[in-house]
Amino acid sequence: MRLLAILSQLIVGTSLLPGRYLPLSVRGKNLIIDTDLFSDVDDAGALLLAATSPTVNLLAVNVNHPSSYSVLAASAILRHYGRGDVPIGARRPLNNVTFFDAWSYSLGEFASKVAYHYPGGSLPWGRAEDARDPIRLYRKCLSEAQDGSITIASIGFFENLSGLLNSTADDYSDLTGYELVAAKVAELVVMGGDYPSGYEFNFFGDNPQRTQHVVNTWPGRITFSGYSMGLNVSSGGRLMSDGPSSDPVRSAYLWYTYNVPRFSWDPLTLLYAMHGLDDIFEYANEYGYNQVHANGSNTWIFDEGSSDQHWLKLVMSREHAEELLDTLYLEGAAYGLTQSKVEHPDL
Ligand SMILES: [Ca+2]
Repeated sequence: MRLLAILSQLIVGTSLLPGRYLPLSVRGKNLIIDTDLFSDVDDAGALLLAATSPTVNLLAVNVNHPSSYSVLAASAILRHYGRGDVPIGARRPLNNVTFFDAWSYSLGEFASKVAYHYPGGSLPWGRAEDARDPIRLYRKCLSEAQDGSITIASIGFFENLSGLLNSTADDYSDLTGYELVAAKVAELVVMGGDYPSGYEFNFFGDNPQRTQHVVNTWPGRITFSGYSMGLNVSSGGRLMSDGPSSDPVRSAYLWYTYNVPRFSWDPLTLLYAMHGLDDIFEYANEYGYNQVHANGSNTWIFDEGSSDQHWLKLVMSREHAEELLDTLYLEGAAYGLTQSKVEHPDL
């Protein structure tokens, strides 16, 4: 009973969810998501949270994995939750690679299936090339924003963010990428690495040089969500068992995990990017900065002169965090039912 009381207070009464379904004009936090949406389904859970949050102004989704199916799946998910208006950028060159679990042989592929069965988004089936250039999309969003008003959630690889930093003046702005980021971005929230040191897939799995470039040179505040924190929290079980059969993220979880709750790296990262520490997280360090090495491993440098970077630690219990995510997934899925105008077959 105590757990239920705490959760209902959290969800109904406090700052985490001040009232769902507010009109766009009163949504506060300007958010851009950079996602791989390919080898783990937790990106889909994260997109559900962001697309259905009443407090987030989702400006763009950039896809950092080159599979065309990742791009189309992002479009399908956004459309289902009534956010087909959110522009999508895609790393080039695109390919038609699908995920295969050559590590444990236990996980299934979801991106192409979501894309195929939910084709009504701004990028229909077969049209991934119509996605925008992610660097141009970043520069457009940043140049149009007020200073210090944008949060970027990085829940995958670093090709797009590195490209943004390397970009030069264009028709959107006279500023370089570094200057644009320094002026416009309040915080970069990164799922990647482990803390205080480790060797994690998002940092090494694509191009560690890009990771180094972004993490070691980013001109502003960064908050990290590490491997161990997300590994400790499993979610998606109730979405699979109790969610609406027409929901694309429910289908993605079923296709990927076969009914097993999944680690929550990206959804936890989005909770922080959307709501800050709230009653969920605290900063595990007072000072210092993260250093990424050539092989993608990372080490925290405890430099008392640096206070712009932190890594997150849960203050909410693991059980509460799991319950919270599962509740938010179900609320988002219920909201999706009111937004989706396309009939989907029961999958
Ligand atoms: Ca991811």
